[in-house]
Amino acid sequence: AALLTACGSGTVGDTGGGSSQANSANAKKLALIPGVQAEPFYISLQCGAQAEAKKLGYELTTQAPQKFDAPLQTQLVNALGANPPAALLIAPTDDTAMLAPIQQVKARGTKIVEVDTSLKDTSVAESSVSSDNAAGGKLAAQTMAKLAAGKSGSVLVLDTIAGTSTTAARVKGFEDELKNTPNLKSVGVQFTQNEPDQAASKVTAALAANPDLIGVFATNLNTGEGAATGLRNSGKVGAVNLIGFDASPSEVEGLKNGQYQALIAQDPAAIGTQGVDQAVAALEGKPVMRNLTAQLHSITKDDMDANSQYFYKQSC
Ligand code: T6T
Repeated sequence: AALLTACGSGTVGDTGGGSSQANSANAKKLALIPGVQAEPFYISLQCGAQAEAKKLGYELTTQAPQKFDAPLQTQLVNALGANPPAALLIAPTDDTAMLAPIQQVKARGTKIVEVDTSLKDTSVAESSVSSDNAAGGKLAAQTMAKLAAGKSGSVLVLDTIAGTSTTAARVKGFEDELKNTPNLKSVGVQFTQNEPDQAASKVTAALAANPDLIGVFATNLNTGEGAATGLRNSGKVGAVNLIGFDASPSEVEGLKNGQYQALIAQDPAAIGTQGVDQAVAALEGKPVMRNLTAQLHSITKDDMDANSQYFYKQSC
C-alpha cells in the first residue's frame, strides 16, 4: 500500500451481514465492473486488480459497459444476479442511479468495493478506493495559476456527466482553489456527457464568448481529448493553457507536442490492487480500510520523462 494513504473513517472491522449465497461455490470469485470499456484508465486499474487477485489466489472477471452510462452498467450488474461473485469491485457510473442495482447484488451476499467513483450512499460499500479527486482539482488550479504567471483571463472547466462522483469532486476542488488567484476568473462549468465532440464544441463556444480565455481545465480523459481538438480547430493551441486529468497515451502524446500544458495523473493500477486487497480482506474477515486514496501527480512537458511510470496502459 505504499502508494495509498488511508483517510476518512480509517480501519473498520468486517461487519458481515448478508446471506452466504454468494460465498459458497463462488468463494474465490471476484467481479470487476469498471465505468467504461477499452479505456486506458480502467484498463490500467484492471491490470492492477487482475495481478493482485492472481497473487492472492482469487479469480477476477471483468465486464465493462460500452459507454460510461448507468443503464448499460445496470444491465451488467443485474446479470451477476444469477451467479453472484463473492465480491464485486465497481466504479458506479452514477452516484445515485447505481444504488438500487448494487444494493440488489449486496443483498445476495456479495461484498461491494467501490473503485474510482462512488455512490452518494456510503452505507453500501465495505471500502472505497479512489484518487483524492478534490485534491486533484486543487492541484490543477494551482498549476493553472502557475502557468498564467500573473496574467489575467477567464478559465473554462469541462465536466463529464452529472452524477459522476470523481469529476464532480475535481470541479469543486478546482473552483474553490481558483478563488485564491484573483487574476483568473472561472466562466463556469460545462457538462460534456463524456463525449470528446461535445468538449470540443464547448471550448470553441467559450472562446467565442470569452476572448480573454486563458485556460481550460478538462476533468478527465475524454474532455481533455475534446478540448485539445477545440483549441486546435480554433488555432489556440499553446495560447490557452490546457490542463488535463489522467495520462492516457494520447494525452501523453499531447503533452509532448504542446497541446496540453499539464496533466494530473492518477495511479489506476494502485486503485485496482488496493480494491482487490480490501475485497479479499472483507471476505476473509480481516480488517478493512473504509476509505483509501491513491496519489496524484501533476506532470508537465519538462518533467514528463521522469514521470513516465504514471502513464496509463492500453493492455496488461
Ligand atoms: O478520469 C477517469 C476516472 O477517474 C473517472 O471517474 C472517469 O473518467 C476516467 O475514466 C477517464 O476517462
